[in-house]
Amino acid sequence: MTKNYQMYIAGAFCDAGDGQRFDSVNPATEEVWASFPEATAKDVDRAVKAAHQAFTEGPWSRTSARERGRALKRIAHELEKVGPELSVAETTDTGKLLRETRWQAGNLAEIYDYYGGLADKVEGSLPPVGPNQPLSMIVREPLGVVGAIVPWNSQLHLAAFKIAPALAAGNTIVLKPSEEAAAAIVEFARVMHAAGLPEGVFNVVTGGGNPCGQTLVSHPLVRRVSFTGGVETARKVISASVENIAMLSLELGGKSPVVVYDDADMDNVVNGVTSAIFAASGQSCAAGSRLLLQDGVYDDVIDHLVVRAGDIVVGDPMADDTQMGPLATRRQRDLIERLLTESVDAGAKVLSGGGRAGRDKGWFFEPTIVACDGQDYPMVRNELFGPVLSVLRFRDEEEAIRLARDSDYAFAGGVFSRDFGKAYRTARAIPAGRFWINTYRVTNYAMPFGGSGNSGYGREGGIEAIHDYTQTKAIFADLSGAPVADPFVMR
Ligand code: TXE
Repeated sequence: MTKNYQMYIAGAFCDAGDGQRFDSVNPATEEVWASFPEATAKDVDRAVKAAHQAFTEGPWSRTSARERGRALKRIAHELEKVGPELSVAETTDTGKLLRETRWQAGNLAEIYDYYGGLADKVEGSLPPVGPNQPLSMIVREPLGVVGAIVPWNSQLHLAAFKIAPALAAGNTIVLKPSEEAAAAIVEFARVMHAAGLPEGVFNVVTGGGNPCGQTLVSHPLVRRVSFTGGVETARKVISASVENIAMLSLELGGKSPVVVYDDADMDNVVNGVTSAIFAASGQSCAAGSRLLLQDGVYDDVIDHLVVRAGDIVVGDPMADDTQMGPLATRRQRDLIERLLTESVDAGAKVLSGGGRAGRDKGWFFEPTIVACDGQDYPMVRNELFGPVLSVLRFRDEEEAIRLARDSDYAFAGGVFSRDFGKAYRTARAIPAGRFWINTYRVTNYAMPFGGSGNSGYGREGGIEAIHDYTQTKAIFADLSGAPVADPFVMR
């Protein structure tokens, strides 16, 4: 039976004003399993106004930093109770392995805890000025209503890195999940409700890019937009900001290189590369999808990887022994198939996989490894967002760095070598928001992430992120008791 979800506006669960809904399909079965309200522009306007009211006049506007910190800790506490339910909803909606969504749900509480602890540490400063100058204070203040947009992959995690710092700093939020998979975020709204946040501080609107997303990012009362998604959508978000002059951060895709030198440890390489491209079925902004192998180790690494890829258990994302679930959307599978076919037609050679994984239903795709003799293949230039790895050969450090840098994206990267100096030089030479040496994909909430070029701009995670949800105000206070000087008399 289809589960009918509601969105969350001004502290209450509700349907769209005109009653319209859209369906969500389970990618493992291709069956409709849930439906959501299709928010109208009016619904989004109501959510933004509720958030604005909460920011300017509601109790949230009068909370101390410590109280906000405590609210975030309550969210963490609630999350610990309902984590398992959230993970089942996310897996059903996206096909991400239950083992992984369970682990991520456990991890979520840590993110809210972390920013809860930071809430009362957002400090201003007093720059040194001359004795005859007014006291000069810099205070940090919240921005107002934040419009947050997330895609379907790791949605609770990606949303947490927006919600937690934004609320800790004193802002209010309207969050829009992806129309491809909104269940986990709407379930999460129950957590926020139970945590007792004042009405309007946190709102969820469900719907597609237009009118729902577009109305949100262009709304005149939205002061800050935090977007995670694809580069084409990001261009629309940038255009919308021309209307409301909102501050933007854009966390987009990647085409991250993984460089393997001749002296690398083979077991580490195989595990690292497998985790870089086949974990989460490659549907990750940080996926290491361009493997660069030095001549001396090329054949050996390929042999090991082909065996490993062939052993990966593809199947039901709910099952504990599954290692790779389906792709989240049919559209993504179609895109991967098209770019792969174009690349093979142009001369790329499939070494492993290359097609739909043999199941009757569901958008499953085989772990795929493809040898490319250059970078000018569609699958090397474009983000596939799936379990497809291109492999290229290089002679020396200089060539590895040149190939790695030759991309429109700059999100992440990795290097495997026993020579730390060479690994470090490589890490420094390749543009990226994060870089792994002799490992891949490991992360924690204190470390920032984000990219440059087609991977966007701005950073999320870590201490600095909280500052991105504040702005400074410079206050000059004359405490000397002296009369205000005549402005036309120069001294
Ligand atoms: O993202 P979209 P999708 C990349 C990845 C993937 C591609 C598309 O390459 O193949 O993006 O993924 C909302 N105004 N990444 O389809 O379409 C939309 O409703 C405001 C990289 O998920 O960009 C959804 O909520 N919002 C990545 C969100 O934008 C609009 C994460 C993302 O949708 C809008 C995901 C508009 N005009 C995808 N139109 C990463 N960094 O992990 C759409 N949206």
